[in-house]
Amino acid sequence: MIPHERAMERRQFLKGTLGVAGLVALAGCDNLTQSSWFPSLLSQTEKVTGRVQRAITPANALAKEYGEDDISKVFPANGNTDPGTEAYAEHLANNFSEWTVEVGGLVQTPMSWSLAALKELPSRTQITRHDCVEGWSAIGKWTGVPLGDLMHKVQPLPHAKFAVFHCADVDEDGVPYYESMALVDCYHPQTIMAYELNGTPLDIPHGAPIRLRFERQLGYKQAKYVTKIELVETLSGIAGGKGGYWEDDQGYEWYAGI
Ligand SMILES: Nc1nc2c(c(=O)[nH]1)N[C@H]1C(S)=C(S)[C@@H](COP(=O)(O)O)O[C@H]1N2
Ligand SMILES: [Mo]
Repeated sequence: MIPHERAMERRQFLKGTLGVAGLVALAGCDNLTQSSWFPSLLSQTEKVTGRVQRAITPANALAKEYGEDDISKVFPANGNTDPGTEAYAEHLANNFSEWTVEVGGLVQTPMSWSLAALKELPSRTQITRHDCVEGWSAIGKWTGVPLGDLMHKVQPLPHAKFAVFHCADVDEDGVPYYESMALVDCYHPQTIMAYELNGTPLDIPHGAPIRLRFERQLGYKQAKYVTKIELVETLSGIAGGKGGYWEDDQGYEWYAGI
């Protein structure tokens, strides 16, 4: 359960619009996510919550931004905290000078940027709160390149609907981490490919050298160690087809709006 004023307000609002099933899903207790009936309940209601959230808050509404004094002294790291592969170790040894972020799929002009090239583009800095479903939140200052700027350069094709973020880390079974978002959310002003946390280059636990910040959604959407952004028309052909590592594995909501 995430103590979050806006989420609370949303729940109040949704009480009037969703049935009992919706209310149970919104209770969002962690132990419920482990049970077998909860994920299917989520998938039935998430389309409704996504639609309702877009109705309440326009797609370009900003997440709350904080002041320097609000920055958390410790920003926990969660999930994979080191890809630990040979390829990643090599990148680390080269200070990520060979790291590239490729943007392709359903675009007019597929492009690839080195980290240095991304750092030369206009950047955005934002102090925001990260909410993890495992029950912690932290405020951090992120600097990166607005994803919308990259989209303008590659020019998505008219049938592109989602952006899929491929990551360099894999789990114990070798399954790669990935996430996805609606193409429209790529153009949100706070959606950035971040390479700094609190004024210093991202460290390994927080996603070095580059990660997504998608500020109006939960922690697991914030893909770390991003290597490739692929525009697609449907998510059904990607990995388990549910749009993300946790969505495939645990039935987490794809639309993780907060
Ligand atoms: N590539 C990758 N991205 C990831 C994860 C991960 O395991 N691998 N974990 C997610 C989860 S659950 C959270 S809460 C945040 C944690 O980000 P942090 O480690 O910078 O706090 O990253 C998200 N992005
Ligand atoms: Mo998380």
